Amino acid sequence: MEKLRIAIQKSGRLSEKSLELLKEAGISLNNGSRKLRSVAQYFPLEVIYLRDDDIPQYVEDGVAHIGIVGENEYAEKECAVDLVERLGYSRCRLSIAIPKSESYESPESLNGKRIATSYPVILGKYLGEHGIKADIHVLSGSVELAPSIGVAEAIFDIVSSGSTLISNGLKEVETVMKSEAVVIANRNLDEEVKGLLTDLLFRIRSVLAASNNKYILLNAPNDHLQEIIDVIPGMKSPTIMPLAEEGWSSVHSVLSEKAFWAVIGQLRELGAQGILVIPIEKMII
Ligand code: PRT
Ligand code: ZN
Repeated sequence: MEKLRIAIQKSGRLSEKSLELLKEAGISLNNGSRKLRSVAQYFPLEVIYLRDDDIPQYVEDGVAHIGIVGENEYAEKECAVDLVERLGYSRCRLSIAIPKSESYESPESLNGKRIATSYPVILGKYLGEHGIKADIHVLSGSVELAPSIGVAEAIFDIVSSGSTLISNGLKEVETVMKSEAVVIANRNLDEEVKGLLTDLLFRIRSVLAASNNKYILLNAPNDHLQEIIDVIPGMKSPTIMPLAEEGWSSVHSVLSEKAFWAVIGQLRELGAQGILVIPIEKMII
């Protein structure tokens, strides 16, 4: 029987969360990421540990059937692979930054400048789309140092909190793309491997849906029951059960993590009491 081969970053910002995701999807690995490969128990899957930069090419070549990479690497490498799922972690953005003392009006301000980056393809496309003629200077690391050592007048790099830019005296002037961890897949998978991928993606989606939602229980006064139901419609509709105490009902529903605080405020205003919010382990959608 064939195994689904998945490429995961060997060590870095994506590694831990990617392994955690597999674990939550019920796939346990026989040992950590110190090896080059490991085989899963209870699911026909093999993990290949690679540098994130290499993953798109390995997936295109079919050495790995699928891989987890930052969307930025997927966009930069332009490999013939499909993006099959967004995972929502390792979020960051790719931005242009300049020394904070420099003035900036619009992308035209970059004309004639030298921009240091590890992402020449993404930057080149952006400059082309805006009709800007700038010189792209490719560096493999420590891009944020380039302006202070006189190698470039601007940089194009990954930004997360923005503190690296600030501590290097730079300011963010354009966000070119947003990125998160994504699953990419080879385009010529055979039927057996495709079936395994469908199964894995089903499990991953159940884990993601569960982490994006909460189970909520509350006691509602019957005279505000309908308004309370309207605030938390749930997946189909909420479960309503009468309480032993006259005039009250128990309401059970599912709530999206994003809506959470706004909804809780509204529920309290409508007289809901005894509100319990419970994490969901898996959610089959
Ligand atoms: O060794 P390998 O090549 O596998 O790893 P790597 O060093 O190339 O990548 P790694 O582990 O640093 O990042 C992997 C992926 O995580 C990236 O491709 C992004 O998709 C994502 N990611 C999310 C980030 C960040 N956040 C991030 N903050 N990648 C890098 N950074 C760096 C950035 O380069 C900059 O130096 O952090 C700094 C900025 O952070 P702030 O918080 O100061 O703005
Ligand atoms: Zn890398």
